[in-house]
Parts: sequence; structure tokens; C-alpha cells
Amino acid sequence: MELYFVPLACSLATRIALYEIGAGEATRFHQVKLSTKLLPDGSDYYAVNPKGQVPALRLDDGSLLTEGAAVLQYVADLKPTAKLAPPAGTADRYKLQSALNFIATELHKLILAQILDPTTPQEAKQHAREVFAPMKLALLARELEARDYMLESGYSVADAYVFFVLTLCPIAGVDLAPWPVLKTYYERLMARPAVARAFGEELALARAGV
Ligand SMILES: N[C@@H](CCC(=O)N[C@@H](CS)C(=O)NCC(=O)O)C(=O)O
Repeated sequence: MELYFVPLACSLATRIALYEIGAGEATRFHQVKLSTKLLPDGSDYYAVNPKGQVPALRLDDGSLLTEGAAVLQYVADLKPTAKLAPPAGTADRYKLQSALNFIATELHKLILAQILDPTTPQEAKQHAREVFAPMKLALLARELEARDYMLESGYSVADAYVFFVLTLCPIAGVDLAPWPVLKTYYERLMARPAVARAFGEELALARAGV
């Protein structure tokens, strides 16, 4: 497999999932430069993925899978014994899909994507920070006050995706202080070797600014 990623972007969740299933060494990682949409060899990332977005996962059959929620479930299903996703067809699997959709649409896109997009008008960024973020993060905190992970069934790829969101919140100027439960949860996730490794590697790449 090959993962197209941007350091500390939402593709971080896929890297975490790949490490969780022990596929890190068998995967080739291609860093995309977000500002130019170029790959390290100077080629155009749009030629790989017309959406120009990460994550994109090149599967072993040569096809390309995009959209984080689908990519994460694909990786989880490669190794069912890792229990990163409840079995397909079960009620818990639909709860995973519900969680992934909430994270993608209400946290990632509505809040972070708006704030971090340099073309978003200041007023919209302020609204995302001051109105959407407290509203949606309060919902997230409520879930995590009731249990240790996003799903009652335990740690899953949804937690890897939330890890990305919580990593980016301070960078986007979103204050997490009102919800101490989110800090405890973040620390719980960081204690996982796959999470710490993926985060550490991508932080180094982001700092290198390549
Ligand atoms: N719908 C996509 C959105 C992915 C996305 O927004 N990725 C960001 C990085 S976190 C990106 O590639 N942004 C660049 C762009 O939208 O041009 C998904 O859910 O995977």
C-alpha cells in the first residue's frame, strides 16, 4: 500500500491505523505539499488524486481509495484481530460510521478546515472558533465523559481521527480548556505506541517544513 499524506493533517489518523495493524513498514508514504499540491519528485498530486486532498491510499490492486472515513475502515478491516473497527453488519459498526461522519463533518470540516483555510473570511473563522467549536466540542466531551473511547466497544479508528482533531485545535486557536475530559482522553490516546510514533514522526516532518 501507499499512503499520500500531509504532516499533521487528517491523514495522520490513517498513519496511526496502519501502525496499529503493524503495516507501517510495508507501506510507502508519500508526502504531499499542500500549498503547491506537488509530490517530492515535483510531480502533480492532482494526477494521483483529482480531489487534491489527503488521505489517499493506493491499494495493492493499484486502485486509489480516498475519503478518510472509508480509508480508515479499509485499514481496520485488513486486520480484524486488531479490533480497530467492529465487524461489518453489526450495530456497533454503524456506530463507528456515525462517529466517523460526525468527526468528518462537524469537527474536521465545520471547524478546523474553515479556520485553517487561508481563503476563509475572518468573520467565518471567528464564527467557527466562537460558535461552532464550543457547540460541537461540548458534544464530543459529553460522549467522552461517559466512556474512555468514542465507541462503547473500545478503541477504534474513530479515536485516531479525533486524535488528529484535538492535535490541530490549539494550532487553529480553538481553546480546549473548558473540557478537561478532552485532555485526559488525548493523553490516553497518546499513551498508545502507534499514536505516539505516528504523531512524533509527523511532528518532526511538520517542523522540518518540507
Ligand atoms: N472529504 C475528505 C477531506 C479531506 C481533507 O480535507 N483533507 C485535507 C487535509 S486535513 C486536505 O487535503 N486539504 C487540502 C484541500 O482541501 O485542498 C476526507 O474526508 O477525507
